[in-house]
Amino acid sequence: MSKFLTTHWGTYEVVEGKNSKIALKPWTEDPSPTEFGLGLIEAAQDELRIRQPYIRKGWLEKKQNNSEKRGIDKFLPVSWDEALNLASQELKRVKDNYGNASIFAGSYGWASAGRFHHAKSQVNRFFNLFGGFSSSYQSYSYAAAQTILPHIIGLDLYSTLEEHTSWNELAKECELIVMFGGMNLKNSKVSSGGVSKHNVEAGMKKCIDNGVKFINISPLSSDAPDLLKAEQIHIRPNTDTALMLTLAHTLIKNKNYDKSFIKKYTEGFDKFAEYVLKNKLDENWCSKITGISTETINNLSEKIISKKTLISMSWSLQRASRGEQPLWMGIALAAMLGNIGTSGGGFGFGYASVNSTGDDFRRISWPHLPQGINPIKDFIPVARITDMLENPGKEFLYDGKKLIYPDIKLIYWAGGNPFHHHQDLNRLVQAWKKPQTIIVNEIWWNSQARHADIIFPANTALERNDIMLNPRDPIIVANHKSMESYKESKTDYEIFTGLANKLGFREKFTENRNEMDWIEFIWNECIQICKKHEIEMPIFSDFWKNGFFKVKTPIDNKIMFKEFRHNPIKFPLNTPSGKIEIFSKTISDFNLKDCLGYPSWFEPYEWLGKIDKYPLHLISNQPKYRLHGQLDNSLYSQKNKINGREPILINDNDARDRNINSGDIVLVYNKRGRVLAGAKVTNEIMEGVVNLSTGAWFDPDYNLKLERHGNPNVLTKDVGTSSLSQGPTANTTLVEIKKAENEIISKVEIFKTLEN
Ligand SMILES: Nc1nc2c(c(=O)[nH]1)N[C@H]1C(S)=C(S)[C@@H](COP(=O)(O)OP(=O)(O)OC[C@H]3O[C@@H](n4cnc5c(=O)[nH]c(N)nc54)[C@H](O)[C@@H]3O)O[C@H]1N2
Ligand SMILES: Nc1nc2c(c(=O)[nH]1)N[C@H]1C(S)=C(S)[C@@H](COP(=O)(O)OP(=O)(O)OC[C@H]3O[C@@H](n4cnc5c(=O)[nH]c(N)nc54)[C@H](O)[C@@H]3O)O[C@H]1N2
Ligand SMILES: [Mo]
Repeated sequence: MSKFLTTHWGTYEVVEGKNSKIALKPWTEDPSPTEFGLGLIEAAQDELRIRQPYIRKGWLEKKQNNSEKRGIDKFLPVSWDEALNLASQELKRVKDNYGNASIFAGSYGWASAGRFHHAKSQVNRFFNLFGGFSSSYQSYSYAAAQTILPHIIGLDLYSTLEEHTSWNELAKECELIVMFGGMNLKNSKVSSGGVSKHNVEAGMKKCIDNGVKFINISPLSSDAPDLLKAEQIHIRPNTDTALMLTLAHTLIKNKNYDKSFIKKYTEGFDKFAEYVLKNKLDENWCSKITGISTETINNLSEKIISKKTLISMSWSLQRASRGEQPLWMGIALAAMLGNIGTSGGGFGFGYASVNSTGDDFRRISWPHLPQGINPIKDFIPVARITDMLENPGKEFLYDGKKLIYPDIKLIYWAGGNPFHHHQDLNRLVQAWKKPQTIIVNEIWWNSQARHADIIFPANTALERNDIMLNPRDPIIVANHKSMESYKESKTDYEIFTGLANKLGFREKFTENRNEMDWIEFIWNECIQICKKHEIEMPIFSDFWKNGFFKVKTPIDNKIMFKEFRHNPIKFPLNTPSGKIEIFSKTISDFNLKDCLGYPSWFEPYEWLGKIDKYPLHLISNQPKYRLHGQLDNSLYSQKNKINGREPILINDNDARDRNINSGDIVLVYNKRGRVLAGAKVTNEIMEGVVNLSTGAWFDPDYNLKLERHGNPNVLTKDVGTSSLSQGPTANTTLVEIKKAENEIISKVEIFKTLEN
């Protein structure tokens, strides 16, 4: 029987390796497997694994009255029983004294791919049974989109992604794909919940074979894969809205936009057109903002109107100051071109940002682990965590409503790493000292573990059985346990079972099922769901033995808004007007200064149009050789480092001005922090812009006020996209760079654990 491992970045066969160890082999079903996943076996056994439960020394000595040393303190190993006693007593104390709303278990993060062991599902189930918790809403990936899409196209984010026109359809009719933020194939390696086959490259090839042309509008030319042979237009980060507004301006001025589409399918175009014309948002205005020549801008407007065009936007565009605008404007521009609802074009949001966008099968909503209901209503938009900790009781705006930050005394986190994902980490480090207690389940001694009080050592996916059940993937895969638990580590399920036991609700939590019982339970739910779709499934034992099941979902070559285009009266959008809202009265009535009723240009708070001390725009894209911070300790990620530091891409001219060469260790800094990185001098990146991918493990030296691995979030600003969405804005950051002095470099110690 073949054994399988399922991960967010692909499926692997588990085979025998050297010295009677196991090894991973890319699955033969996958046409473009992900190499970096092979590093999991070593990483799962490296010296950075957490061997047993640990308690922070200062917390154990003085309990919750000592949080100042959180992050620098030593840890003491304790037995499972002691750790569970301490954690359960603390949970109970906080609940009794301050109520469940004082516990924050928003616990954002990607964790691992299996459906049953999905850490956030386990957290939710446990805390709902415990009386509830303050939660978080939205994703760091596309928070601005999650908020604004329902207002302007009447679909939530997930339905929008599902509606995307398939690659097959685009290949048939589309002539030009204009990619704002590119379509980097490295990003399409992953899909939250697991991947069986990587399909994006094949989709792109189909388009190329049928003569579709591509234009890449991005500060980084490598955002367009070579196979696309894309024309490159470098744009200053965060100015895409200005370029799109000018393209709209030209179409309005030349009266060659699709007037009948606008009339029949959109709302409020006149107000938008008035804004564009009144403010003379022409190519001269645009050129000054975007750094693109007026000639290139004019050429582009000719191309998009003369060819059937798809306006494609990467998710990264909206992880920036006023991130709602480029998305809204991209949709408005696509409406003016009139291809929405046909296979000739329209708009795209995240083709290649992950594996699944543009696939061609009908999705099935698979079951989750039953999680119950959270009786506590307090929540934050996910990226407001530091604000919440700094300002308990303070009012803030979100999607037209006033909300209040809860007063948090205890944080529980499993399967995510705020010291990876959050912005302005030096600010987070201070705010993180405010709660009385922080408990985490972690696998490795990364920054998340280091900044906790109680650490429960968690298993990797190799050490447990699970099931990959991703609605965005057509194959269900068994995840067979292929290694014993590392030392004393346990699954999140076992950890929460242990806590539930101490707190008196073990039976409610487990329903007397073990791991395999739950997996079978979930499988049986799938059988019921499939019956409704007239799809027959094998019994569980057959599936488990076979290792996977190909779901025969109907091929569905989707065309976004096809029905709406066909008959907007019979199939209206779920917006107040039933149409695409180029003007939204709802948003306009919120009366926000930072988001008007139509897409508009706002100066970012930091950008190349207004530089003083820090003249380089930092973008921090997704890493090629890992998933966020996951597997940064593995061979594939480490191979790509420069003396242990994350590479930062810098343009030849910027490097020459600063006497920097490839391979130099550089100091990247601004008013928020200082980071060491390794210089990679390249013309892939435009002048004035640098790129430092996310995910180097946050490794602060608090004495030197220095981060030593190259984590960009020490430099990024932590402020919401706008008061509408409050999304994260990592891509709006200015920095300066210089060669690092030797004294600083010599202080670096790579990956040191904090064990006593
Ligand atoms: N500057 C900048 N910052 C960004 C971004 C950016 O573009 N630029 N992107 C943002 C985006 S889009 C995202 S989605 C976030 C991602 O942020 P996260 O999802 O928080 O990042 P990960 O490193 O995947 O964190 C997952 C953690 O869970 C642990 N883990 C894995 N499996 C399990 C498990 O089964 N059980 C337990 N208990 N733990 C487990 C891993 O060891 C890891 O520490 O980052 C955001 N941050
Ligand atoms: N290998 C790998 N793949 C991943 C992930 C990973 O960690 N590793 N993470 C996954 C996750 S959680 C997510 S949310 C997606 C994110 O998917 P995306 O958000 O699409 O990906 P990014 O890599 O952040 O950004 C893509 C490119 O956008 C460009 N860009 C940045 N700012 C601007 C701008 O203002 N204007 C323009 N025109 N371009 C800009 C940058 O050059 C960058 O390379 O990726 C997923 N894919
Ligand atoms: Mo993400």
